[in-house]
Amino acid sequence: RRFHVAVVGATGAVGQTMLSILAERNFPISTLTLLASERSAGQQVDFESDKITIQDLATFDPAGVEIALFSAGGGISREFAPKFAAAGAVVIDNSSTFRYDDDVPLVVSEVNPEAAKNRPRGIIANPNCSTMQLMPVLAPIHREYGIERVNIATYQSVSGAGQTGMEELGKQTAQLLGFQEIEPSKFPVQIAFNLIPHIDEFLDNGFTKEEMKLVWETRKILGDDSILVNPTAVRVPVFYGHSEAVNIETKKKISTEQARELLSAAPGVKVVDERKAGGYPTPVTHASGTDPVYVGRIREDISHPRGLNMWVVADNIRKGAALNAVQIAELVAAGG
Ligand code: A2P
Ligand code: 11C
Repeated sequence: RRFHVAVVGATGAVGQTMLSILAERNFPISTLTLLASERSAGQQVDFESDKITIQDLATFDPAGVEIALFSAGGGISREFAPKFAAAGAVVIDNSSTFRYDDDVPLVVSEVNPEAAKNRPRGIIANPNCSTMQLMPVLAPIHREYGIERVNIATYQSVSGAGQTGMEELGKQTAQLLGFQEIEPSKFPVQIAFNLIPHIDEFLDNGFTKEEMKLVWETRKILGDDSILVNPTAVRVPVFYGHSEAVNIETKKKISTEQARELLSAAPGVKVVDERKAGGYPTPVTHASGTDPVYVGRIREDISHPRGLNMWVVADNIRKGAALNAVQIAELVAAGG
């Protein structure tokens, strides 16, 4: 059976990748509806051999849509996702709007696919990119060795901030190389040739919301509120691919060899871990434009008897957002 699929935010960084992935994976589509703001309405977009006209979300009637992939920002999801769900669609939402609601499942396709079946509001949430890429790595370790604590520093690319984030890095880089003044706008300070320890808003506890997403989402996806997470989230001048320096403390000791063996068999994960120049994943050499979550630099912590270090890299727009959303759509289409 084929489905009427709508992509909300079809002109954005994630939306466009959703379209490529729907085509690559031959998602069973009967009708494809593309929605964005009135600024883009009327533009034509290629999808396989068709040209599809973008429609204005504000005036679109969702009746008949069966699966809606939302990636147009939290405010749009808050207003329109419930309307699509009320009209009968299953909404797969990439924003943080519904992620922490008890009656909305938060799903990583390789980790907790069964959670997608229980969706009383007709909404399934897609995790934030930095949590997403961590889950296929942590889940098998947690199952066998029990994770007590995660210390993590992220190195997040500008595409996480959407199309305008990428434009700002490109523009500032060119301006600075041409000895011109720059004017930060999307990011709070200069991003070219710099890095910024601040993503999303500051919360009362001194952490940013991007950091707290790692705490809240890890617990919800792994179904274990006892896991302690200590995050620092940093924006770096990379276009595609988030990287993470991850240290875990487990209940039962896990050796480097055991971790390599477990992760080599983990779905969606690729171990790249040779102890030589280039024998580790980076955003540019491995992750950008590809589907797997890459793990390297696996080594036992020399400061803790049950600690393990890893370096985790993935394409934040693909596995971190668009790919997982389409994988959830596949679970829904398969009757899940
Ligand atoms: P548009 O291109 O018409 O502004 P990104 O995260 O890459 O910046 O993309 C954001 C996506 O969300 C774009 O597709 C954008 O469409 C869409 N969007 C932004 N504001 C609205 C809105 N008010 N109604 C519908 N779509 C919107
Ligand atoms: C970033 N992770 O890299 C963010 C983008 O909660 O869905 C996605 C924000 C979210 O800026």
